[in-house]
Amino acid sequence: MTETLRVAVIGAGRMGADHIQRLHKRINGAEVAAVVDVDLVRAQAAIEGIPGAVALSDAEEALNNGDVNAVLIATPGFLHEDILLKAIAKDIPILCEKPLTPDAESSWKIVQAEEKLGRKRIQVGFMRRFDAEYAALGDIIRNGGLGELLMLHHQHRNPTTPPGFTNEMLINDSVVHEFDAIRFFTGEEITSVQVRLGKATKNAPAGQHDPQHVLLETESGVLADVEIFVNAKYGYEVGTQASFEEGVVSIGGDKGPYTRTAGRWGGNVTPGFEERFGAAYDVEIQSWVDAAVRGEIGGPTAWDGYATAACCEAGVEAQKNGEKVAVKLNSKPALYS
Ligand code: ISE
Repeated sequence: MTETLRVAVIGAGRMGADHIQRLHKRINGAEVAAVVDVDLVRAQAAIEGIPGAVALSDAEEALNNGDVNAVLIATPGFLHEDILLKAIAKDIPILCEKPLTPDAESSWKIVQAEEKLGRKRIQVGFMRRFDAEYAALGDIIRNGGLGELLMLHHQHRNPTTPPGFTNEMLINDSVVHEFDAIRFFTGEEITSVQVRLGKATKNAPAGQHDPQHVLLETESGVLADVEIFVNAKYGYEVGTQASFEEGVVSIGGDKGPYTRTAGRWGGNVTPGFEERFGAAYDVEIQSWVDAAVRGEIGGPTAWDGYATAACCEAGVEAQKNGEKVAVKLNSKPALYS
């Protein structure tokens, strides 16, 4: 496949709208061909100023449109399975925002459908792998210059949560990124998850216990912990500190201009994930497009989507029982080895 990617973007909400602008303005080799949203007015607003793009309210209609040869799925996770199965049947490049699907059983069905197709078509939207600092830490771990990696400490803080953000979503929507990052850093599967609920902020909506402390273990015994704090108020901050035999490496935190003025010093904290990871999203989508032209994918696979869904399931169980819960995984199909 050497032609330009004519992408149908399914879902024109917060992430979909961001990807539409990205594809239109900054990505080479791809164009927005269609935008689908149940809210047709929102789809129409999203294609404004994009020549040749059509607004639709039905994903299947977009997939059957002769002008479409790739799909970017940015709907809420519970809608992914149906669209993914239809897109796999079309054998076209797919970028699916995280999560692949909301549970391990349905993610496994997607893995099996792709295995049956016989080639990898799905790239899952774990954008942190494309962040320059995440990539650099991954390289440090793999080149072994600081000895063995022993522990990972993660902070994941959001200023606030949108309406309807449940207690389970602290794991399924937020910590899912650390599940992927830990698997990416270590090259290992996560074997167990425990969640501890300590003192909670008064700023969390009813039903959410915030913050939470998530403890994980990988196959070789690397221990990792995540402070997930989604009503932290002060801004958006995601960081990791890695402890090695011969040193410690920190990534994340805000840099940018550091100013001293009017008797104060400091800088700004990014307000949200679009700003913090904007550059990483650009690299991620360009990598998907470049790989699609070669008939490949350029990032995390459906297996990564399935494995993180299994971690989320263990995490949600651990939220409820406070125990260390084992992550259950089926054997990895040869397609992903
Ligand atoms: C959101 O859905 C994301 O994917 C962000 O990257 C994450 O930081 C946030 O916690 C999630 O709700």
